[in-house]
Amino acid sequence: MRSGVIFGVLAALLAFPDALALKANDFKTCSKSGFCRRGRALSARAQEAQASWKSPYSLDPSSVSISPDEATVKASVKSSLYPDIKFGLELRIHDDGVVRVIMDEVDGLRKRYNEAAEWALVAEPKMSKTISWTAGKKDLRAVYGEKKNIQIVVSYDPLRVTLLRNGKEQIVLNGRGLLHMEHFRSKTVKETSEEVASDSSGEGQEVLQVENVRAWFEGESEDDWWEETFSSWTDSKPKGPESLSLDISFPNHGNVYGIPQHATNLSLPSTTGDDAPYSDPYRLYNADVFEYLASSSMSLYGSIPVMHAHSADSTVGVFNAVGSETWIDISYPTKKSTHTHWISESGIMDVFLLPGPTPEQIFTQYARLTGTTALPPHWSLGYHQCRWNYVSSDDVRTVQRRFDEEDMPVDVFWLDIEYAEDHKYFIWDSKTFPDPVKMTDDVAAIGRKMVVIVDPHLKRTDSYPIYKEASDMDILVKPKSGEGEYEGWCWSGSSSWIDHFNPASWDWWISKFKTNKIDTGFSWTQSTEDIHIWNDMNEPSIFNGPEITMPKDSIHYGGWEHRDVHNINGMLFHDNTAQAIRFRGDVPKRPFVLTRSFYAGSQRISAMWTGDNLGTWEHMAVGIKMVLANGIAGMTFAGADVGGFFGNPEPEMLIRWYQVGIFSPFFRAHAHIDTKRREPFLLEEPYKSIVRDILRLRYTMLPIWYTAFRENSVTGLPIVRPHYVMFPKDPVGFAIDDQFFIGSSGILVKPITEKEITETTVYLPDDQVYYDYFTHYAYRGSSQGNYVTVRAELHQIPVFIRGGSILPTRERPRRSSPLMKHDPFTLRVALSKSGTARGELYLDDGVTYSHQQGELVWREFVAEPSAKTTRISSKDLASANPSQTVDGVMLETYNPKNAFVKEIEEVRVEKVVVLGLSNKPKSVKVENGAELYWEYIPGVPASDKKEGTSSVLHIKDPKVIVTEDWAIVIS
Ligand code: NBV
Repeated sequence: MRSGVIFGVLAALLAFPDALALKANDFKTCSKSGFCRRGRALSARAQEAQASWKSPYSLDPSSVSISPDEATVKASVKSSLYPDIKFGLELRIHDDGVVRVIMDEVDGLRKRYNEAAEWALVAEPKMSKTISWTAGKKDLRAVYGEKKNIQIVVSYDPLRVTLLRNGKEQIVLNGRGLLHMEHFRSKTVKETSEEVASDSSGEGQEVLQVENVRAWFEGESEDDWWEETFSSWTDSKPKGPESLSLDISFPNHGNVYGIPQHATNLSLPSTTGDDAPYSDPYRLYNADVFEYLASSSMSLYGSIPVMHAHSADSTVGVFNAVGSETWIDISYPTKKSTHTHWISESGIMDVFLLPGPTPEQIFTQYARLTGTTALPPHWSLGYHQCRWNYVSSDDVRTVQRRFDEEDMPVDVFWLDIEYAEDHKYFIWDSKTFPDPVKMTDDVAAIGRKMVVIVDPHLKRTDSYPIYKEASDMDILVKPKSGEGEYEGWCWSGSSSWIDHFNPASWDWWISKFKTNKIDTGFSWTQSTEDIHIWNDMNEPSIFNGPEITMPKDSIHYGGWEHRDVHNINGMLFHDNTAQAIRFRGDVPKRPFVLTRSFYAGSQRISAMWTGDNLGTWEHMAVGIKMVLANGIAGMTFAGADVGGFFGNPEPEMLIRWYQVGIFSPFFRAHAHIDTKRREPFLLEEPYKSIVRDILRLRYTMLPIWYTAFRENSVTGLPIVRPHYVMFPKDPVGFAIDDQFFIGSSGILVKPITEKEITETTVYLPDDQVYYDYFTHYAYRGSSQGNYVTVRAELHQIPVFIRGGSILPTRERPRRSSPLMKHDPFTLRVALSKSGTARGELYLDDGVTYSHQQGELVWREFVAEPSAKTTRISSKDLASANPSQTVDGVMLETYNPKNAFVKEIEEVRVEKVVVLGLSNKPKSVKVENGAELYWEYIPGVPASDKKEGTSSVLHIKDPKVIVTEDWAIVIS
């Protein structure tokens, strides 16, 4: 490693000695956060009081107004404790049955932050046209849904909103009476109780009573209302108390999932009650938690306030569109019901109720709100090699050469912060990277790419053009005074941060990435279109800030405090950077921009990773759960650092970690600057060969991954899917989070995440045959589910193909994915027990947006049995489903002979492997064609009940073209 690099890091460590040591005390627990403490105390008092008290909030029936189309209802709400304070409630019913519940203070002393949903939503939702409300004496009701079986009931006193299906309660807001919107107030000296009590009119007693209940409800003291200190920091809280507490119950659902990001199980463990595994609520407050714990309810880098509640009967969801710090308590009063309590620091109430009733529908409903992941560049699904840091252009070239010498595929080389002179991003350190464009061109020679880090902290020096321009434009975040520039410490020393909430920053930021010289100011001419971007530290991470982030009283565009927008902040930086990459050249290209911080809607932009994990088995295991949880909340393009960021994994651990990595949507190895080099080519044998095979397996399966990304881009269904999503009626699977499925492909994987394992148990959820991907051994599930024991030596990964699937793969080893463009396909036809199978293949140029104009291939493969024959056919799905094709874009017309099809018109199917046929065929032909070359290895048929190596038919080079319709008949 170069001494300059060492010096840079050492200098940073000396300047911020606290930056690199695990300190749980750096972060608040609920008891150290005023509003969380208040919210939890209310919940505890309510629990103690049980039925003897009721929520003070009620709806005034005389105020109900229904919009002419009946989709929106508005009403006034009051709290009996503050009769002079007015609240407004609004319910909107969307055309897909989603119910949006909004509550805000009316004519308050100040305005509550109400823009979180605007940042998250992809478009203004369409309202229902078929709703009709009935206002009764006690409540307001609407019945809707195709079968008229969904009911929304707004009870007046106490205020409560209930969503029912078939008369069964699904979601209840304020059922436990924990709703409390702390209204804005002035900091005045309170009237004392004695003064009120001595009032002779008698009203005094009444007032006193209200005051007592108020004290009971809000707490005796003004607990951290006007100022809050944590460690050495003081939050000036100029707006006073403004938190929002809301209980959301799922009386008929015993599992909840989502609300990433936490290092924990997929089915969320409880946080209250005697046997709760966690004592603190789940926290959503984007934070750079150094060396985070492998099991905790603590905050991490991103926050998506989306939760699924699941039972064998139905799945429902909530999206609580809030951008401020939020804590969520979870308890399971019975095995079949869930209580949750959401406590947010500021903002209006803006909650979306997703009626489901299947997990698939929840994904679609959430995707209609916040969008799906646009199809990423195809190369970004390949292997990414990262390290803090590759120290020079020559280092990069050497690493690339070593991959090639060892015949290991790789698509992307990454550069961390040390490429930049004094951590001034965009500005190459000319001593170590004298030729960035040439270096990138060398990497790009066989279609490979580079990803280079651009962090949000700007070194405050006028000689840094990015800072200087931003400062001149007055688009930096301001300190609490609202004047000047907020200053904090980060890698670049004294730094400031662009306020991406300020529209003036958008076009300017986009222009900085132009590869050609622009008329005004800096543009990144020392870069090429083969460089993509990594956004780290965008929580934002600030070494000398409270909880290593920005003070909450810092000021953003529009006068909003940082507290109001903290969790949204990182998404805006990510989004603007992705826009910049998309539009930097003459032809828009799909951007790849990795982010550490994220919010609801970030999935539209690009990928995330789980931050600074440790090289331990526990972290390896929890990384899988975290990726699954991200997918539940839409953020499906996700992965964890392979190898673990900290530490020096031994070869066994590294191999297992690569096995996890190839089954993550985003697959990158990364390592801390203090770790030993651990690129896969450095391993000894047999480890090196094992990793080579693992990398090749990822590349072989790229068509399966890309096809899953297409499906996600339309439906929002995650790329990696847990059991409850695939088999929602099977309770055994509800808590399973160490094995999962890839898209709709039928692949089931259980990566090994423990030391010295030679076999493992896999759960097969249904009455179907599951084939070992490698050996073709047929295992049997059952309708009650079935556990099977499988071999899992170090070189073995438990991967299964569910009977009924057809998998397209490309099996020729290449050095990078673009080199596979003209490679032929293999089809694995894994027959179901009834002899059928189905699969899909999606392809396009993988780089531009021409797919949105219909330049793509989307095929369906089907195997159907009929009297003594099995017919395997390929047909065009895109022609049949133009509205379903890709990226949610409606194709006006689809041309099956489009330009992309022409580009790959030579690409054929070179092999078909049929698993589970009952008998040796007499003939195998292309329909109406000649006999093909084939070989049949007898074995257990799919229709059998017994285990054993399945029969295998190898059809060699059937000479069918992948973009055309064809059929192969086995008789
Ligand atoms: O940029 C340096 C690292 C980076 O390698 C890592 O992936 C990020 O999560 N970065 C954090 C900053 C410092 C970490 C100690």
